[in-house]
Amino acid sequence: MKKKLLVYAGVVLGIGLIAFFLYTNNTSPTEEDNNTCYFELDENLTITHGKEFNITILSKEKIKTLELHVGDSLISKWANPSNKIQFPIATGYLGVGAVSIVLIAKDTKGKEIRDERVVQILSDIIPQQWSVKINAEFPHLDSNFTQGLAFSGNDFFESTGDPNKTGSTLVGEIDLETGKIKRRTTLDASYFGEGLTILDKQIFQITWTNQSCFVYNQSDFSKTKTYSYTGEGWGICNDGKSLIMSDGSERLTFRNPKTFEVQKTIEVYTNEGPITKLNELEYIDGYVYANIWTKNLIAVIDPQKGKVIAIIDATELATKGKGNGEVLNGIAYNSISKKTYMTGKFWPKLFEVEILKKVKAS
Ligand SMILES: [Ca+2]
Repeated sequence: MKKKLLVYAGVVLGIGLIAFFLYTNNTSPTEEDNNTCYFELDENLTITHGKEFNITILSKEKIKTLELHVGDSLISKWANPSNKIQFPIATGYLGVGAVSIVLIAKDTKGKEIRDERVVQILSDIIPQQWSVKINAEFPHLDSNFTQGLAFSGNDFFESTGDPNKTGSTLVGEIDLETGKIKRRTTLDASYFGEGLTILDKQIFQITWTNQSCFVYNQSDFSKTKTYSYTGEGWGICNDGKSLIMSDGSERLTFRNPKTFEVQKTIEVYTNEGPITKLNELEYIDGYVYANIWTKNLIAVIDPQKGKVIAIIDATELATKGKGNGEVLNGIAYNSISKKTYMTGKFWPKLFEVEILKKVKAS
């Protein structure tokens, strides 16, 4: 019996030793041990937009050349740098969001050494709390899984998705007063429609995971182009020059409407961090209004830097208009009448709203 116990103990000890050996062998050295030139930085550096921060670059051996990149830009270069460099980085020219800082060094033998870190730049603005006032209500087809809502002049359009895979994705011209679809074009059940926007009488309809944007003539819904893109498509609007697209993250992508090429991306941040799940979009008076998926909230975004200037609480619309429908989604602005309209997925009602831009008493 004792002999058996000893054997068991030996086996357990052996397994333990092997596990320990494997563990210690698999534990990679830290980046700083590995790198002879590196940032002396916390893993996650967070800074408020507009403030400057100092970074320190340390070298353990002689370095021949050293480059410092922030985002896509080379911002400084050194030849034969000393083994400790301190360098100020301004944030005012950058947008808010995550930005990479990268050092690329070459030692005297020509070997490249890199260190890359991510810095989070928070907005310096605390978003105001705005609300909505209902000025009028209209019927809305509760069979419409609203993904996009937009005007072209006084003509009103809606795009829908297809959660039940029945081929119910459509782009329709809507009679505002009755909610009825005056004319439509549809996609088959292999497509899941998302947002739409209209620029120069061309309707752009994006899709969720199909990575396709369809372009139609507003006049007769004839398809003129199909663009492809990578990633998901959620919402789309335009500022008259660029298409602006959301993809379910905190990112907004600006695209050339003639080629669909990416012009720039911004990340949408408050003073506390990113606002993710940006959904249906509308461009109103210089700001991007974005439904936040699953919430009765709309973010009002400065499209230059990505800062959230206000959050609109639209809970009242859901209380009065949701019925058996799903989430708040869909904002349309008529630039002629200056009126704003909102609805939700499968909602029986659509509202003309006034946005109350004053701080709510808490
Ligand atoms: Ca819209």
